[in-house]
Amino acid sequence: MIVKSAELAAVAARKAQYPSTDIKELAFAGRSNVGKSSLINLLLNRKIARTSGSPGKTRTINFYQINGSFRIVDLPGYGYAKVSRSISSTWGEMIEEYLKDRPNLIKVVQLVDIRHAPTEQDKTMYEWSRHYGYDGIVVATKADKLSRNEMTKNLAMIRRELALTEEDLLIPVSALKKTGTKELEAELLRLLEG
Ligand SMILES: Nc1nc2c(ncn2[C@@H]2O[C@H](COP(=O)(O)OP(=O)(O)OP(=O)(O)O)[C@@H](O)[C@H]2O)c(=O)[nH]1
Ligand SMILES: [Mg+2]
Repeated sequence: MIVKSAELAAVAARKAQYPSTDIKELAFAGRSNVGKSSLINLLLNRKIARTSGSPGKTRTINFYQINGSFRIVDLPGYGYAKVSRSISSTWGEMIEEYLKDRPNLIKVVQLVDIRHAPTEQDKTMYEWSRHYGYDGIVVATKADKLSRNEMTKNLAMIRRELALTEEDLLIPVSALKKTGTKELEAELLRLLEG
């Protein structure tokens, strides 16, 4: 992506803290540690989203404003056992509050770990996206960890488990090797233009 400027526009736990709705947003959802912040950094060619080996890093909704013309939204990661129960229930409320009433949101990119079957929470998250009409793009992260054969097998499994249709995109990426983002980027740019 050609990024001339990228800035953290807001860090929000609730609606009153969201930025204005005058520009389009693309959100990234997925389990804690799946690689959301890493993918965002890769797409934007800069280290703007904080990444970490210790899961549960992003616990707020972080809005990054790009070229003054759209936003990339890093949603808080779910499914991290060591995060206290109160935080994990807030997590659901936080995400749903955002999804249910955000007119400028155009798509939720769902991330899953290519090595494993989608978790129950991955399925729930994707169901929410489907419910609100934001589904259709799934990214399988950490593709560098599998052989070609394993990758083909797991992509079919993920497609089946999330009940993806033929039109739905399932894109393997590796933030480590910096591969697989071309197709995703093209699709996101199409969405932003449309
Ligand atoms: N091998 C490999 N490691 C990756 C990849 N993407 C992310 N990681 C690593 O996975 C860990 C978590 O990455 P983050 O991008 O912080 O994950 P996150 O989804 O933002 O996590 P939370 O903020 O906790 O929700 C980091 O140690 C990354 O370096 C990838 O494609 N391949
Ligand atoms: Mg993160």
